Amino acid sequence: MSQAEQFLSDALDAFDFGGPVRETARYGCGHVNDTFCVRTPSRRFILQRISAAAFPRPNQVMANIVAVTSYLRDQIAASGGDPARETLTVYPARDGGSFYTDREGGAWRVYPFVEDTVCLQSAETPELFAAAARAFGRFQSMLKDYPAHTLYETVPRFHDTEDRLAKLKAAAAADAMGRVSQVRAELDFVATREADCSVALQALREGKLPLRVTHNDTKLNNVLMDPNTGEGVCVIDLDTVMPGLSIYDFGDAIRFGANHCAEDERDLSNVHFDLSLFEVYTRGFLEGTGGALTPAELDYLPWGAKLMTLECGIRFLTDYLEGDHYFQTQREGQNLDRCRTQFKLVADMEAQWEAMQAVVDKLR
Ligand code: ADP
Ligand code: GN1
Ligand code: MG
Repeated sequence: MSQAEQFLSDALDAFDFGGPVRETARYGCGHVNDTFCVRTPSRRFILQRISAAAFPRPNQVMANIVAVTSYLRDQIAASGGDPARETLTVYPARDGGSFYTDREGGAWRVYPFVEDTVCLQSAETPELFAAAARAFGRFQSMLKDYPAHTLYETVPRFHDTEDRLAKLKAAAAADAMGRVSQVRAELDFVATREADCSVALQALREGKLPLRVTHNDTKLNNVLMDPNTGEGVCVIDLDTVMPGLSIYDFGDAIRFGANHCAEDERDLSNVHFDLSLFEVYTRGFLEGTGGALTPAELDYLPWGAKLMTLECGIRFLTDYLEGDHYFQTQREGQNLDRCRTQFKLVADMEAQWEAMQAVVDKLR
């Protein structure tokens, strides 16, 4: 047994799955945690080793998730929904804790598998994209009265684009992998957009945009969909639920979903921002948030899209320069390819900026 297999086996032993474990296999397309599907004769579970690179304080991550999911469970039950299906449920370890810590300090947690759902890697139809938008909008709206100050900031400065820019500059200056010479064009692309990195933060500092409880990682594959009704069922990947801006949740979903390419597409001629999908998502998100967004938040929605895309490109580029320690990669250069798709999408958004604003004006 390899060391990794031994750690996995120890983690499995730390939970009582209610029956013998028949199969454990890697699962899903997340870039951060190690995810496994665990099968017993009667049920499936998701077992995850929380990424230590992303989350140095897993106890805070789990405290947030336990608190937020129990709050959501009450809300969902009160409105006649099915909490076992519509929110994640933390499945306790044998010792009663919300996670198990291995000998290296790695944290492992379990969720019951939310069955009869699908997880999409791209918006197969505009209707599905709209349904995801409603689900993420509803998620934010369900948490609108949650006491934000009681949540840990699980990743400090997660969507602080100014800080992301500073970290990119530091990585370029250090050039630990000797890769800077390959990415001059990308560094120039960022350099001409330095002022953009402050737009949302400045609006927050000036009190124009309110701090809310947000998800902060609203990729399409972080909401499970009902394949029969086409509706969003359960928002997952709650590691980054913490105080944030509504435009981050809107923008990150646009970044990932309002196009027809993979995030790591190598042929940039296939990468296009799709304004009609932007409209579809905007309509769904406004429905889901139920009129809760302020006029300023609506004004800044296009900025949310552009900033989350620029920031994500900056993060992929930083990780590439630092040696791919943060985002999981399957091939050499993948983080650079991811960075390039993001920057192409940013350029497309800039070219269609007035049209994006017109969409929001039409729907508000
Ligand atoms: P990461 O942070 O690495 O993206 P996620 O928490 O998003 O990890 O999980 C990775 C994938 O595992 C998801 O995209 C989804 O396919 C699947 N998944 C996670 N939790 C559940 C669940 N409770 N039920 C069914 N599938 C799940
Ligand atoms: C990561 O965990 P996952 O794969 O859903 C990352 C997001 C990025 C995204 C890019 C905690 O999301 O911030 O936008 O990759 N999550 C974390 O695909 O860093
Ligand atoms: Mg995920």
